[in-house]
Amino acid sequence: MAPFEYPPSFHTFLLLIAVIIIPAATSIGVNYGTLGDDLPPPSQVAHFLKTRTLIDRIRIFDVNTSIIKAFANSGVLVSVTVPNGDIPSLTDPRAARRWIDANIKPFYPATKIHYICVGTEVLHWGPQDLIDNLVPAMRVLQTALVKEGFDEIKISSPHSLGILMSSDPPSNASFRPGWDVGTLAPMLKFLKETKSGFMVNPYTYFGYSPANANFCLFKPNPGLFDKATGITYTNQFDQLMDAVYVSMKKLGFPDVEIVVAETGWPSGGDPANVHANPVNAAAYIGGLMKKVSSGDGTPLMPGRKFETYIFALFNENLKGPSLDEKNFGLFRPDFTPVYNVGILHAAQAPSPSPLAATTADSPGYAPSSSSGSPFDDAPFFNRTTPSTGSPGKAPSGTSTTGAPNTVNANVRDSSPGTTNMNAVVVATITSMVIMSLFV
Ligand SMILES: *[C@@H]1O[C@H](CO)[C@@H](O)[C@H](O)[C@H]1NC(C)=O
Ligand SMILES: *[C@@H]1O[C@H](CO)[C@@H](O)[C@H](O)[C@H]1NC(C)=O
Ligand SMILES: CC(=O)N[C@H]1CO[C@H](CO)[C@@H](O)[C@@H]1O
Repeated sequence: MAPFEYPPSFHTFLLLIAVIIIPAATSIGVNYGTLGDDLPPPSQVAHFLKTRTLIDRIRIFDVNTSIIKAFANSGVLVSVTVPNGDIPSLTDPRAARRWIDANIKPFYPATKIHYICVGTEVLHWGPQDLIDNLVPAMRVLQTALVKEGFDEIKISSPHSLGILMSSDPPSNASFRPGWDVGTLAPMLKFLKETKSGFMVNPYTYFGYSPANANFCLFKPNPGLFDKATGITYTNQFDQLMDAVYVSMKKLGFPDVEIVVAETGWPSGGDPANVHANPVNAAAYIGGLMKKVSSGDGTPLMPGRKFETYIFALFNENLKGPSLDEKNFGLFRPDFTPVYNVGILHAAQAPSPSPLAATTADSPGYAPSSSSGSPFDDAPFFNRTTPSTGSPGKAPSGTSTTGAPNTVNANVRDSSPGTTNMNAVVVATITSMVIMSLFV
């Protein structure tokens, strides 16, 4: 059959349409946590994400080989995490080379490894030894990467918003004294040199109160007025991002890219947390996707884009202790969406805005039983607190700040890197030890 050739201009036209109707939302990431005993095998996850969703990048909380392998040739970007406990050893160039040899080299570039996150919320969790070694380890790992010729892989380290002294109003924000010049300035300098992103975990969920519900959920509300700039903030996400920006600017690094390494809203929770429900989760995630795909940026960062990773891909039944923690997922372990925000490919013709599209509910994957303890993929103590990537492992409310009308009531008051956090870490380890008895 003689093919009918469209004139080249028609192809250009189609391309243009594609560019217009597929917004930057095609670039949305998720955190792929694995603390569930009912999660599907990584190969199914990779196939599902690639064929059924707009998700084009994942972040994992370790360097799980089967996950990294499963995403080979998928086109999905994979960011991996150095467990917090490994940080001090990686200041040794030989150890760093060995780490790259063992965890990156066998899989790259078949798997498009994107970021190596050095630890998770290290400033927040401590101890001081890890904090002191953080930026040196990042630099040494970077050198090892360059030696291998893996120049495209970036190094960063995600932070809780406990790094902020205050976020209300954003114009008055700053990093906590001590951490600011001690760790964050050298880190930002490194990120700037290597064109890497500054990673933050803003959770408006932890800034929630009934009075500011709409502000936290991207819904219409009176807003938060910042006298110094004359800006009225209409959502807490913008407020938090601008607070980070102002803090970076104070240290002389306004132009380092900001990556949202984690943010989310649980669709269920403890009875007291009635705001953890699917309607709110859909409002927040929907608003977030619209926000980051619009390219609008924030009031102080107009037009800037933020690479964004939703927390989390799956509900994880072994997380806790709160029910909220188990219910941050976009999907159930059988791949059915917990709520619809247009993250699945629309089944038929693309609608003008995939964000507004509601999508089919059955992705066609059978529930699968998965084996193995969730803790067996890394040494136990290297995974305890942050490596599992849980927002709520922070003492309640510390991950975010600044509900309107409160002056940063949610940020912990202890001085950087000291005792309070140790108590929390001990408590968390204890609870996980107890939990592991039941696994
Ligand atoms: C600015 O923040 C500091 C603490 O970082 C606080 O003491 C001061 O009152 C704040 N000023 C305004 C105008 O909110
Ligand atoms: C990697 O993750 C998978 C899926 O969660 C899990 O079954 C497996 O035990 C993990 N393996 C390793 C080596 O960490
Ligand atoms: C792979 C491994 O065991 N890494 C580290 C885990 O954490 C301890 C300290 O807590 C280190 O000694 C290990 O090297």
